[in-house]
Amino acid sequence: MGKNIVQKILEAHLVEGVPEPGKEIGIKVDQTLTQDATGTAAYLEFEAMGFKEVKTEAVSYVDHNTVQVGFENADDHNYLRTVAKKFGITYSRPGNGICHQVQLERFAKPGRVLIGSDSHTPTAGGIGEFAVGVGGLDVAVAMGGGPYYLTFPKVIKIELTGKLRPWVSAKDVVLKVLSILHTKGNVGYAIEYGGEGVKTLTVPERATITNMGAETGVTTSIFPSDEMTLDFMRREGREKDWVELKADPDAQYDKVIQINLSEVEPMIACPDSPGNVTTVREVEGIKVDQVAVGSCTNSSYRDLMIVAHILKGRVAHPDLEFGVAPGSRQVIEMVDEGKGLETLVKAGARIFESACGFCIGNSFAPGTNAVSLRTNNRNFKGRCGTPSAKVYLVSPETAAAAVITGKITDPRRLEEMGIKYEDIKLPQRFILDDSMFIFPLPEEEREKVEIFRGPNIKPIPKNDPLKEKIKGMVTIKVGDKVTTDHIMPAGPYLKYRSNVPKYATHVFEPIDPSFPQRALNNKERGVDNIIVGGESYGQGSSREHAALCPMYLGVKAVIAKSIERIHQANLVNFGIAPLLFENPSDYDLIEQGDELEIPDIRKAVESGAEDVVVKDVTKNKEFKLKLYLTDRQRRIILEGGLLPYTAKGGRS
Ligand code: MIC
Ligand code: SF4
Repeated sequence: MGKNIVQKILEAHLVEGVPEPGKEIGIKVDQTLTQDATGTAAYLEFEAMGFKEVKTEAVSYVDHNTVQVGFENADDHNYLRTVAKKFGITYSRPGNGICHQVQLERFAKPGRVLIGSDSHTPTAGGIGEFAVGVGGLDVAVAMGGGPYYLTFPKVIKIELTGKLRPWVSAKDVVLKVLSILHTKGNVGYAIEYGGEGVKTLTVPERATITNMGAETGVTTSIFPSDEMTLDFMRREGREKDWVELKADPDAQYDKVIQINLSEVEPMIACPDSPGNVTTVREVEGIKVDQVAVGSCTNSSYRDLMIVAHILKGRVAHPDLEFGVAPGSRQVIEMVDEGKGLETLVKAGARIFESACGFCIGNSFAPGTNAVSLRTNNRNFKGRCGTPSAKVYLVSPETAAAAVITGKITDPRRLEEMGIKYEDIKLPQRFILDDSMFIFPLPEEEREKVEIFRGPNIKPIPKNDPLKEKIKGMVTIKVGDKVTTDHIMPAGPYLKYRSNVPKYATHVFEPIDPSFPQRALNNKERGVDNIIVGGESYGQGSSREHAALCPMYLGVKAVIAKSIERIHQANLVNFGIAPLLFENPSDYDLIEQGDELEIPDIRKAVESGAEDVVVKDVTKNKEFKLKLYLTDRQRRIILEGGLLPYTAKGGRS
């Protein structure tokens, strides 16, 4: 029987397990990436596990925390730079660009496996790499030479036909995908693109699509590697890394979705979820206060050049503020060469650093109740830094149309305003300049390197082995689709990523700022903290701090209706039991403050049992729970997490 692309790559990298959907497999990892906000913890963990050098092609990016208010960010950068030198990691200096954009340009390779401590790592799927977003600890283990364990995914084929029409672009395609798949219910799947329409999309366009596939909750998204891929890699001077990659004609898929690119129209994700998608037409006319173009989804050369083309000779509407963050130094230089930068500046754009910036809410926060149109991938409530703001996610074309009119406008109307569509082509000459990377030192020089550690860098706390029983209380009960931005907000607190005790004082702040103190009081009294969640608990980012900081506060279990993939793995990695309600309606019967007991939890984990009972002592009731863990995950939880497990030499 023929194979699809996902099967081909995974089978070629298999080191453990049976390659069948639903089964846990271990795969060899070729490349890893970290960014500074997750990287400090990942390298502290790498050190704590006693590894001496990296075994992957590893790149450490600095793109998230670049605001440098106070000494903490700069100290973190110095830690990352010196740790990279010590262990043979390529360091991408701040200013070089957003990790996913730069990885795509300079390192990503078709047919290989990349794991990265950032949920948008699947951006590299645009070039045909099997790229997965994971917690920092999984990256640390892979850098040390360990396999990466994942559930062999079922595969959804998205069959593309036709060709995008003017004013419609890759962002509209992925928003269309989100309107079909939504943001939950896709755990355990990967998306593979195929069909005649694929060849009409360039690699950066494909990367916009695979990037935002992360919002559906799938393990990854991937495109074939074809002539278009070769063309991109040739321009990047990397054609030697190109291989062809396509599904066999009789390949099997678990689901097939058809999208005719010629029928896609401008789409928009409305507040407060990337899955809340409709057509731009439906919401036209809403007054816009802010437009932000950038983020790892839409900050490529083409994205900025189409905005520049639309705005040529115009100035941003006086009632709105307008900012642009180019995705990389290469993008800035090429947009500059194409005269796009000058046009954007003349149009009143505030040109931001080539970094995550406003996407993660550490700058350019909108005003009270403001409407912000962004080319980002996430619009969770408060993520932009202003809880009352309404953030809409759009294509660069739709963003630019609003810059002119001051309201949400279907970009197809631009023709009525005398603006002709221009099909922006990739520049003939890509500007190749790797001087902002610090490449690994020769081995003999690494020994002399002293690792810098500023006062804000604290050791990673460790959990204790799992106790016989969990006895505690529901310290917090939260609703559906609680994201990692709710659990462990980023924005102004990003600078505490390497200081867990400090960062932990902000756990659940957007929902209930009194949670950390309550949890600490319980911990001191020997009462275990338990979190009760609804559907799709832990959506969004890969940040392991959403598990690590609750662990530090004494959280021993999460009981939810469903838990998202990366977060489930992070909970296990830090020794927190991820439990699911067997009957989702039991969620309604448990209340915050209830006293709970899970007797024999250790025995259940040891014996491989999937059925666990929790006693609600306050209500005098029992609820049935499910404990879906692989054997390896059970061993990890028993030890108190992946750190103690790996340090003890634990493998499969
Ligand atoms: C995000 O987009 O939420 C982030 C910030 O890039 C995170 C990583 C982090 O929290 O550092 C992600 O997507 O994994
Ligand atoms: Fe950075 Fe935003 Fe991309 Fe996350 S989603 S990596 S914060 S640009």
